[in-house]
Amino acid sequence: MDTVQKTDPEVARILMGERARQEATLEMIASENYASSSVLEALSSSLSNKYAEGYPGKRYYGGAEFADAIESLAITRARELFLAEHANVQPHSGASANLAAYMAVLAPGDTVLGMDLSHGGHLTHGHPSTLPAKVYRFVSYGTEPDGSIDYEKLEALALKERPKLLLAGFSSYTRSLDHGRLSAIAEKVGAVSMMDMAHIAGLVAANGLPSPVPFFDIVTATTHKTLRGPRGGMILCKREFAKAVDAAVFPGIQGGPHMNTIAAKAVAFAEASTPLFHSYAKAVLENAKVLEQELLRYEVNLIFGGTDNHMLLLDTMSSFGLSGKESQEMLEAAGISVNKNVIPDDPRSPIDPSGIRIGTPSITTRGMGREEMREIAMLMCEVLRSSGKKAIVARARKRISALCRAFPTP
Ligand code: DSN
Repeated sequence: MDTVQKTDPEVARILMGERARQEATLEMIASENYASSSVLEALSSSLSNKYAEGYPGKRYYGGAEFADAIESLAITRARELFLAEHANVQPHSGASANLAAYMAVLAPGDTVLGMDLSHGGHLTHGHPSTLPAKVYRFVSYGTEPDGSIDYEKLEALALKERPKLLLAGFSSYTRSLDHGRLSAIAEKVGAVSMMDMAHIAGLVAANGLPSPVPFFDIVTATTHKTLRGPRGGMILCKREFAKAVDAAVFPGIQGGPHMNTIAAKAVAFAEASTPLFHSYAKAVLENAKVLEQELLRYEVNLIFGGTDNHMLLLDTMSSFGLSGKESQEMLEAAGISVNKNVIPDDPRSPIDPSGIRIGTPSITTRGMGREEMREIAMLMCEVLRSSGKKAIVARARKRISALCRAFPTP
């Protein structure tokens, strides 16, 4: 930061402001985390300057010796970490990874069967305002009132719609998926099977959750959420899809790969294979379970009934009489960062929906555990039941500041 401060104090002020905000806030947005100093160092390395369109050994630019070395290393590490037959580490994001995966196996107009956004799916799984939805025909499946997926119903829908791609995965579904069942349905209807494991990639890497990799033809992920690497995406797939996937990433939808990010991905893959990271993933899951139990004790309505992973979806309308936006703002005033989120078949708009999503990856990285989860659940409920009374919010803010000081960011 010292150099930016000298050359561009205006930018330095903003960067320091964000660092201070992260330090002083309980980050409970389920998709965020704190990357290690090694990951951040690799990100700001001189590989940021390098163009290397193509793949290791077949580049369209000279001087790619170290670009080749780092990408080969990242690929090897990704394959070993997830026991995957093939890995592509170039996608700039999860959205790019999904788009490339679609392009690899679909023709325009083909049908994709994916999870409804309001039931926990993701924008890139067929929301009408996205590019994939303009190119392919998306049909969605949902969850049952008890939070489960009715696989017989899903199979009947697949038999009726005959998708070319059966898409599993989520960004706000808090329960486990039956990987075997999903891939069997895909096989039965002759579809390629794909799982977007963006949210749980770190938990899968650390054997905290069952791996979808052996079951699905293609698995996409981001590298920053529970995996705690740099912002970015990747695609794992069976050998038979390798060529099509690589061609879809480059030149299909991307130009030059971000070699510094690929270096940071390699660092994160190595970190994720350590016993320390395995303990971290276990703690993420345990903390989510404690939060679940505490929130249920405070009579909070948890969508899907609770959690099997690192996140929880709270129906704030029925629990506190507050919209997701109001809840997000009240918690932010108390120093807790969350995101408003739709709930299944939400009658409200996504800009002010009925719920909030919370998660434990960041607060667990800070070292918080069972006791802190209990206190956080209590403070959240106090704030959301405070009717905005300044004294209650201020008291919670003070407690949260103390927690943040006691558990610094890495
Ligand atoms: N933004 C990611 C999330 O919050 O789940 C997905 O786009």
